[in-house]
Amino acid sequence: MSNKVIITAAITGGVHTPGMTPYLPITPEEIINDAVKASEAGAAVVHIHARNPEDGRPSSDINLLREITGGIKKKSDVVICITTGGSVAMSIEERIAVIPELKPELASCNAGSINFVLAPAARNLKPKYDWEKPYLEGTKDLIFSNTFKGIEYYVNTMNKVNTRPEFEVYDIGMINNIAYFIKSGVIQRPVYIQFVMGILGGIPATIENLAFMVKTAKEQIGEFNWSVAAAGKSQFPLTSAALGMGGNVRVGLEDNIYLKPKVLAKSSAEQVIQIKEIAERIGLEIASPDEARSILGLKGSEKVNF
Ligand code: KMH
Ligand code: ZN
Repeated sequence: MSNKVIITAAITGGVHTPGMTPYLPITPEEIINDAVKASEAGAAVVHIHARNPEDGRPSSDINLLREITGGIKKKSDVVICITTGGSVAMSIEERIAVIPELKPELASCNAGSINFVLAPAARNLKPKYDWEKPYLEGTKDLIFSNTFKGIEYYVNTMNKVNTRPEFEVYDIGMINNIAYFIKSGVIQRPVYIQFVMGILGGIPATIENLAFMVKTAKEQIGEFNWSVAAAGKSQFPLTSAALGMGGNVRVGLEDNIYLKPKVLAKSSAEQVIQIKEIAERIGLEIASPDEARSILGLKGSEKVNF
């Protein structure tokens, strides 16, 4: 297990809306620029969603994703992890279509269904667009669906094009889902888990819960690489704790729009700089994109289709 730390920057996601912060990257150009800046700041991996450039609504449009990923690849050798999560409102078919098309090195693979509730964020929101409040409030009655049939379909689709899944784990039971699919031969090692903490509907973002998840994964899966992404104000406490536990870290405006309490982050790069400083202060080294590729067993950027 390498002792170098993989920093992932989740650039825009499908959770925050334009009315929450003026710094959320929306257009392909803004997403490309923020991803390149994040890689220059030390991110070895960027996690990419697309948004409708007109109004910032989360989008699964393949052409937008191709424009974004192709644009990043032209300017940086950073590892590109494309979302198959999209938004809670998207169908499984919409979400997975990008894999056979763009054949990325890495893609998120959500390891179970949850309530992915964003409604409280609508309460005091001053929306920039009409879709924002209904979108957030609508999550109260939506399941972020990742059934066993869906997970098997996702992983088999990724295996066919040698895209490595980054398993997004929002709660303790999802670890057993991964163990089940390893035993049934669907999931191939090395396994890479992103513990996503603090989503309303998932496990609360506490240090004890992170230690519990890592311990349970060790018991049920044995060897695996892991990282932690934590929502909102828990982002830096949890990623800092993960550094001390030998884990990798994810920051970025997808998960948290602040740099520090009451101070909006102007870019994901600002959060990358902050977590990199914390890591280096405790004597850790940051992994380069190619070091991340060898740690995670990725196929190389020359084998993608964008
Ligand atoms: N936007 C969330 C519903 C992923 O990228 O796969 C799910 C998400 C996880 O962002
Ligand atoms: Zn995502």
